[in-house]
Amino acid sequence: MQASIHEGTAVPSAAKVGEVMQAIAEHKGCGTSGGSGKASCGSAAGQGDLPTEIWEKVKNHPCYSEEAHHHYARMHVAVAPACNIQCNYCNRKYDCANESRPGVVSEKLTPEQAAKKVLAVASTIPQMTVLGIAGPGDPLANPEKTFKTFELINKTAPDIKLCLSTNGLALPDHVDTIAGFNVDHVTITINMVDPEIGAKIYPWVFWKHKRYTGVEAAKLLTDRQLQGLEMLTERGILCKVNSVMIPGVNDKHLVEVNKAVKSRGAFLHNIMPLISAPEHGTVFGLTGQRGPTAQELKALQDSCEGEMNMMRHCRQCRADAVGLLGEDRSAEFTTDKIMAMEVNYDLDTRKAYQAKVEEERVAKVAAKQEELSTLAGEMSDIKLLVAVATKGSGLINEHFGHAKEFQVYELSTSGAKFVGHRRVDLYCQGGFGDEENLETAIRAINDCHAVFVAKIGGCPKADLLTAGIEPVDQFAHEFIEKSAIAWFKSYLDKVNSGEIEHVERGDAEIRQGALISAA
Ligand code: CLF
Ligand code: SF4
Repeated sequence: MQASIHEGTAVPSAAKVGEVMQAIAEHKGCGTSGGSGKASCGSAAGQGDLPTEIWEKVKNHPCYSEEAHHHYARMHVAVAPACNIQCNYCNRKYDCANESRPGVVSEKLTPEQAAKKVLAVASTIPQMTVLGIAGPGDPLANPEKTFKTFELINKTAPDIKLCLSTNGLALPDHVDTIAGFNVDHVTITINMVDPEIGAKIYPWVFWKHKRYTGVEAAKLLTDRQLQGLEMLTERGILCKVNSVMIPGVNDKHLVEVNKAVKSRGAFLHNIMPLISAPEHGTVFGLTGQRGPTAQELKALQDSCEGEMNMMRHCRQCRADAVGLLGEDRSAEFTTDKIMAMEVNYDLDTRKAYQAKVEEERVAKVAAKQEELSTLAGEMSDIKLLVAVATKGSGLINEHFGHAKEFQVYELSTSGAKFVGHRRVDLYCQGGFGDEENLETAIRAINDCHAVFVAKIGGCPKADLLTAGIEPVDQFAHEFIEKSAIAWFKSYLDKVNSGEIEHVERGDAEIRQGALISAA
C-alpha cells in the first residue's frame, strides 16, 4: 500500500533537525521528574530546556513523559499478528485476560475495526491522547495493516498522536512511510549491540525470504535496528529504545547499548525487567532464566541515567491495552461492545476535558514546589523509597486493599522522584483480605520505608508495621509529591532529634506473571 502524505509532515531541514537533536541530547529529566529544580519534560510548570517542537510532542504522551502518565491515557490496537523474529522471552500462542506478555491479546482487529475502536475509546476516555500499534507481533512485519490503520485514524481522529513499536528488523524500509504519516514517536526494542549476546536472545530472524540463526541473525538484527534509529532521528522523529534486562545475559551489556543508542539520537531509554515463568511457555521461562530484582533493575537504570533520559514508568503493556498506564480497560471495548456503542467523537469535549487536566497539572506542580521549599537548607544524605496507592491524577487516592500496583518514589533532600512501580495482586477480595496476596504485596514493596494510601484496614496495617513499612493515610486524596516531601521532612526531623534511627531497607520482588510487550 502506498502511504498518503499529509500536509505538515514535511521533513525538516538538516540544520533544523541538527539543532533539535542537539537539544534532545543535552536535555535531561524526562521520566525522572525529580524535585531538584531540574526541568522535567513532563512538568506542566513549563517546558524547561526543551525546544517547543519537542515539548509539544511529549507533554501529553504518557510514555514519553513520566508526569503526563498520571493524567493521559494510551490505547493499542492489535492489528499486527505476524512477527519476523523470535525472542526467547515471547510466546504469542495463548491469551489470558489477567496476564500480559509479548503479543498477548484477546482479539485481533482489522484496520477498520481498529479505527472504530479508536473513536469509541476517544469518545469515552477524553484523556486518551495516543494510539500505539505494538503487536501482537511486529507492526512492520504487517506494514499494510499498520499503515492502513494509521491512514484511517489520521482521517477520523486527527488530534490523536500515532505511535509505533517495532523490533527494528524491517524499520529502515519503512522510515519514509512512517514520517509521511506524521508519526512522531517510534519505539525500537534493542536488547544488544553485540551479536554474540544477541544469539542468546534471538534464535532466528526472517529476512528477505530467508531464515537466519545464531550470531548471523543477531548481527543482521542489530545492524538494521541501529540503521533504523539513525534514519528516524535524522528526520526529527522521537525515538525511545526499550531493552529487556536479562540477568546473566545482557544486564551488564545494556550500559553499552545505552551509549550506542544515545549517540544515535535516541530520546529516551526504557530498561524493563524480564518477566519469566515456566507457565508462559517461553524459552526463558522453560529454561529457568530469572528476571532482575527491584534493586538490580534500579541500579542499572541509575547507572545509565547520567548518559540519557531513562523511562521508569513503563507497564509493559498488552498489545490491546486501553487506559492510563497501570490500568487496563480493554475489556470495556471488545469488538461486540464497540459495534453496539453509539460513538460520539467530539473534539471540543475532548479539548475542554484536557484543558481541565492541564489546570490540575499546574496545581500539582505548584504544590510540589511550595513543599520543596521547606526542604531548603536540609543537610542529609538519606535517600529512601516510599510506595503510593493511586488511581491517577497524581493523587493518593486508592485504598491499600484495592491497589493493583504501587508507584515508588525516591525521597531525598532534592525532593520526590518517581523511580518505578510494583504490580501486586489485590488484597481486598470484597469483605475479606487475602493473606497470601498481602504477603506478596509486602514483598513487592519491601525496599520501601512507608506506603501512602487513601485508606487501610487494621490487619494489613499491623502486618506492614511488623515488616518495617509505615502505613501512611494522613495524606488521603492529596497530591503525591507534595505529601511525600512533607512526610520526608518530618522523617528527617525525627532522625535528627534521635526519635528514630534511619535504617536501610532490603530488596523487593518484581511480581512474576505480569507482562512483557513488544512496545
Ligand atoms: Fe504504546 Fe509503546 Fe507507544 Fe506507549 S506503550 S506503542 S510508546 S503508546 Fe509505554 Fe506500554 Fe511501556 Fe510501551 S508503557 S509497554 S513504553
Ligand atoms: Fe516478535 Fe515482539 Fe514477540 Fe519478539 S517480543 S518475537 S519482536 S512479537
